[in-house]
Amino acid sequence: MRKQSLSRTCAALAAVTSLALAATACGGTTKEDVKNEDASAATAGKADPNAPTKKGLTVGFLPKQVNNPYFTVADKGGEKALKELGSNYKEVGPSSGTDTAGQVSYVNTLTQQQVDAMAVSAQDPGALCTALKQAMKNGIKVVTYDSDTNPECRNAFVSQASADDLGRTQVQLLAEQIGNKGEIAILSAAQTATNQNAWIEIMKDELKDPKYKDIKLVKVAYGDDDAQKSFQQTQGLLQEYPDLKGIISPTTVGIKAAAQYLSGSKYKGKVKLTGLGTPNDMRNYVKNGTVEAFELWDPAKLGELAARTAVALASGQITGKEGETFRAGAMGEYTIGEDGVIDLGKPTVFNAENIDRYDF
Ligand code: RAM
Repeated sequence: MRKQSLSRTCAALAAVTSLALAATACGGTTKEDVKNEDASAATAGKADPNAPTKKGLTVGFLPKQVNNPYFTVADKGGEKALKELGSNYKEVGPSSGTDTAGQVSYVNTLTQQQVDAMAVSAQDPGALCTALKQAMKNGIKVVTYDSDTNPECRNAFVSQASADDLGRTQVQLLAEQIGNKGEIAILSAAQTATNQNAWIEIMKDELKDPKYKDIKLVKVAYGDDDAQKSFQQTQGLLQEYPDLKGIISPTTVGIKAAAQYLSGSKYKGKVKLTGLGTPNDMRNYVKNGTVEAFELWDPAKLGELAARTAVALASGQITGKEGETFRAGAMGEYTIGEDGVIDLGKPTVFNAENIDRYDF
């Protein structure tokens, strides 16, 4: 215990100074010690599914962007679950949708503050790795949610749904709406975002199916999860490709801004729009005929599962290895899949018929 807290203090120091400096300050941490700590962080011992759920833990949430309504709902779900579990919640994060450097420094801040676990939505797969590994060396459990880092840089990833499913279904939704024919574009978030890029790769793969031979993907634009930039990018797409038949926007900020642009333009109802949006953001655009159907998971449930995974890791009930199972309260039992991925479940498709049944 003492060793752990000492090593946590030292590594926290390393996170903000340099490793060499911290080693001196901590009375001779050798390279070997660091290597051993690294190894134990990576394997994190053996899971004990019957270990009691620890209380009084602190879990830090670090979304891609704090003022993004999607993350507000997701992180509130995490906060509620932590309260139920008798643990504490905190949230830190950048306000812009492209601030990877900001995310790195927030990881270091959480490490310094010696939280028990952190839940991170990674703006970039590789850029956060060193800081996250440093956190794990300190015995801090790292869960990614919504957008992953590289698997060796976290203990587990809580995924909103299978990336394969999400990528393919967005193409299927749009293809149906445009009668399998015409030019289409994608309006994404940040160019580095792990989740968006994974879905886009799968969309491109889905489009190789001969049934889409008359559909042409003409451009991938980036709105950086900034409402104004996403609006302008939509406008730009229509200027550049006047024959555009449809847009897929796999981001809640992007799809809302694109809908706003289309609904006030001559393209309303003519240029089809689908992707990932929240029912509350999209309700008016579905009702006024701008959008037929789009999809999403429940962000609050994603945040809740991230919090429960973080607590299960910090309690030693799971280590993040494939095949381990744990109970996520009323959400039921979850099994950890390949590469430490935990899938929340299937997304929901929203349209005029069902949208009023959802409030988030
Ligand atoms: C935005 C973010 C987030 C993504 C959702 C669908 O809010 O880019 O990472 O999962 O959209």
